Amino acid sequence: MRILVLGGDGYCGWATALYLANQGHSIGIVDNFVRRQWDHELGAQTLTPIRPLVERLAVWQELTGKKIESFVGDVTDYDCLASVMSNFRPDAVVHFAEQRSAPYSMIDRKHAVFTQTNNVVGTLNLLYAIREIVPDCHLVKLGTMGEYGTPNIDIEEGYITIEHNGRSDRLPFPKQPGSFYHLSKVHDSHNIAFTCKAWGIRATDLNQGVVYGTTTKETSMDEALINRFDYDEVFGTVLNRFCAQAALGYPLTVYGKGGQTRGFLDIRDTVRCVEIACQNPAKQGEFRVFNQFTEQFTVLQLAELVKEAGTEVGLEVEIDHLPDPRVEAEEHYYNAKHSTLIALGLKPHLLSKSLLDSLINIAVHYRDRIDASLFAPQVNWRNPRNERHHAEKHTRQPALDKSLV
Ligand code: NAD
Ligand code: USQ
Repeated sequence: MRILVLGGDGYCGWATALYLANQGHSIGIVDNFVRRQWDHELGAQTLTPIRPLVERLAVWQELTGKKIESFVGDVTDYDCLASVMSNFRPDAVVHFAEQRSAPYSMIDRKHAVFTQTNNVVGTLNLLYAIREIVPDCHLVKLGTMGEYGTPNIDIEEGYITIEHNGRSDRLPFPKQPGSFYHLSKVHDSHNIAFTCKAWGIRATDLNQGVVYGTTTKETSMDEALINRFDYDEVFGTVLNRFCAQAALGYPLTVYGKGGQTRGFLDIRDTVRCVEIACQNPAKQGEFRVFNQFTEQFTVLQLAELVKEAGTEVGLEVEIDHLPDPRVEAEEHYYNAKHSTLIALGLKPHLLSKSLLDSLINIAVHYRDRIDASLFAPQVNWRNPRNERHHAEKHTRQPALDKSLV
């Protein structure tokens, strides 16, 4: 298949592009490198030293003989996106190219507006580009489990059958997202569902849980192909952060009681799930939703697993409970379905002792690159940063000259 990976220089996108290329698909990457800029903005860097995209791609081609095309551009720029779509003519587009950090979206008004503009406009442009240029192309869109929030009932895969006043209907599962980022994904889902109905777009929304790990078969072929490993407060996801903290002897930063339960998956399963979705496309006009995670854990359970694994390799690991900077339930019911991808052939890599050891080993290996000042949470959901106002002071209009009226 010809598969275009939007956001292919990022954490999930890079691993996915290489995996799909290795499976024999023709791959194109689109990215505007804004993720690398956010690291500069935040004064953070990935634990693992990632190379510029051109270098990564040259090494990949040298090692495998497989060429991955790359297009540098912003998906919120319609002309740019349309020209890539006309040039590459994909059978499937995998859309990772969004601002994906909940804390980043909660910094202040500017970051909330940027997140929603970048994400919602990019996806809307993509829907138009598919309709106008490649109407048969299958959209594989990365959504998030966080769209559902933490309701006190089981979470279904996208839809729920509701009986009301003697009638029954299959309706979108209620959404209760917990940040302006998670809200942007809900807005995307609505736009996609509408265009499937209105224009016959075929789409699969992969409501992915929190991803951990950094290594896949392809990214381990050479150090130049290494993937991102974010550990900072804004972009680091919880298990990756705990491993980096353990490596440095910094207390694991459990927010609140740590009873927050989420769905998790290994990055090796992310890439396989995307392949499964591409191989089994949605029908024309169909809007499918798959819940993409393999196991549920509470944050405290993960901290305890990291503490156990770290202690065994001789690290001193303490668990700290910090006041939760987010507005979220610290203890709650959580039971989310995730059977469709398994039924389609996913064989999960469950969180094992050896995987935890290897994650901690990577963190220990690159320990010198860790900046401990990036561990403490600074972004506060209840108290966004105030903005400085730059507008000119409003000056009084001159009195109207009645002789000119
Ligand atoms: P990432 O930030 O590492 O990668 C995203 C990539 O998209 C970056 O390389 C960035 O430069 C690019 N990008 C962003 N906006 C763009 C634009 N307007 N035009 C072109 N390129 C743009 O993020 P990730 O962790 O790889 O996540 C990828 C997707 O998966 C996101 O949509 C995210 O919401 C979703 N997701 C991620 C996780 C996770 O744990 N990492 C979990 C669930 C869902
Ligand atoms: N948490 C801690 N301590 C930390 C970091 C996080 O207790 O040091 C807690 C958070 O409060 C939250 C949970 O761990 O309850 C998960 O936080 P996270 O930062 O690992 O993940 P989240 O903000 O939910 O976002 C990540 C990705 C996002 C994706 C989402 C999937 O950044 O792109 O959409 O996971 S999901 O959570 O299913 O919505």
